[in-house]
Amino acid sequence: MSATANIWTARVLTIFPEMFPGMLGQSIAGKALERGLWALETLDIRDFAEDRHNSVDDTPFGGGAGMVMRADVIDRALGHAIEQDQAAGGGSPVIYLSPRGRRLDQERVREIAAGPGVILLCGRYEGVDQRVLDARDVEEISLGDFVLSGGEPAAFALIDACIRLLPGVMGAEASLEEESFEAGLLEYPHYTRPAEWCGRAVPEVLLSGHHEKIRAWRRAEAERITRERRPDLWARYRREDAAPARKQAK
Ligand code: 9WO
Repeated sequence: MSATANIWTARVLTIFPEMFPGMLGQSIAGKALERGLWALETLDIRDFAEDRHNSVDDTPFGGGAGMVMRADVIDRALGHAIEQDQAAGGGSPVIYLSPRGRRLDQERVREIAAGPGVILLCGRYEGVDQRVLDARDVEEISLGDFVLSGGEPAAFALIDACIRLLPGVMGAEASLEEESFEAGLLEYPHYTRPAEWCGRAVPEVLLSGHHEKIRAWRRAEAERITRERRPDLWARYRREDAAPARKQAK
């Protein structure tokens, strides 16, 4: 092991390395990056091309529109990233951001943030030759049922979600709030000054200074919003709430 502890590291494989750090160099993630709370290593996929035109893509077998990223080029880039990860202790998941992947959720974000880092493959064109995804046993993750022009914006989102969970990034106040979100509810509504705006008043209870009533109101609002908007989250919340209660009741 090195003298300094290894920090959580995102290794991003992309044909647009100049997009990074981008928004991750700003705000909370950017400050944490400056403070050395995480590291970003961008790998230019084109550096792993070996023909004289530096090609990373080719036409699809079977015909059809567009281009496919070559297995051999992607494999060399992934091999390089995995070697770097292993030199730092290893164990980072290799993830391909794609609409075909399993949906990302806060539980997977927590797992990734708790590990040594992540290797992210950003596809472009129509995607990556399937054989390299199979050969490298790549995990496919989706942010939702929509199509981007490439994986990079999804990589920003995944990294941002992980960074804010790293120790020291957000401060103690936020981690307490995190715990309440982790209860599986959507956020309650927020208000700030002015107390009346365009004829709309702030809910009375929030001005009362009665902290116990405020807590109860926020919990009730979070539950109402979750029930109305996300029956799936609501059902899971009810189940997980019932489990410990059953234990207590016995
Ligand atoms: C492009 C395309 C064109 C014609 C017919 C089908 C097609 N599918 C695709 C496609 O899925 N392209 C992807 C673009 C290839 C991988 C990177 N790209 C991507 C990632 N688009 N959207 C994402 C993404 C990632 C995570 N969560 C949501 C979307």
